[in-house]
Amino acid sequence: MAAGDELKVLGTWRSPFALRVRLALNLKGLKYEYLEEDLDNKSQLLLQSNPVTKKLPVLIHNGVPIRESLVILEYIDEIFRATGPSLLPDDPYQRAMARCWAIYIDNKLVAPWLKMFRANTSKERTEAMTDTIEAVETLEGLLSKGQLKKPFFGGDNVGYIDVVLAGMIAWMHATKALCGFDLLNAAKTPLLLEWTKRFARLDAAKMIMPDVAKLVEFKVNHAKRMNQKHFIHPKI
Ligand SMILES: N[C@@H](CCC(=O)N[C@@H](CS)C(=O)NCC(=O)O)C(=O)O
Repeated sequence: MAAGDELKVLGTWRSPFALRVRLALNLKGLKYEYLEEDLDNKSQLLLQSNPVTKKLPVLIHNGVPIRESLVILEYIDEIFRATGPSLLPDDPYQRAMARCWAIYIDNKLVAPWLKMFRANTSKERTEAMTDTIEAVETLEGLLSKGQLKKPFFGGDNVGYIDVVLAGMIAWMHATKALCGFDLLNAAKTPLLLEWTKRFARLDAAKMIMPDVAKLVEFKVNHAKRMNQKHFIHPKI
């Protein structure tokens, strides 16, 4: 990192997308200022930095905003190539594959997971739940086949796919309390379950991984406010 480089991250403590960005910066050992946003009352800085979608995360590098978590991860990896470990592999084919899996995680895991809470009917919710489980099992398959006996999707070290998926670790664990089913379990997804524990033990993660009980509490209150209460598991 060049002397005088200034990095700011606009996020929320619970956003899987913002967590990715902070994880990447932590893994690389880059210093940054973290600014917690209130999504009900977005800051002027967020509105100015992302005037089109007004979403977070935004990384502001020396006053210049970069948006979209996957793009931000690549930017960090490219601009700070000489600092800390690389996230994307050097080999162009492996790099392309890592990008494909990142898109898979966003479209096939994160999107249906979110839809479980936003669905209008129980049929839609069941479909979203089925899609989410299928994606998790596919990722279990990826761990068991491609990177045989390797601790991370990136191989011996954490890579791009690990960081992209890691934003969802606490939410995946919270799913049991929220929806009444185990998204990660020792019978069907043993490798992925171990991977979540291994990742959470990293110093880069320990500092910022959300507390699962706090996430559950947040989501239940949010669901009540948004009138999505009927989609929360009846026990809570
Ligand atoms: N594709 C975006 C998704 C970002 C996103 O959905 N952010 C949410 C927070 S988790 C947000 O800013 N929501 C506020 C809004 O939609 O107004 C990314 O990867 O950065």
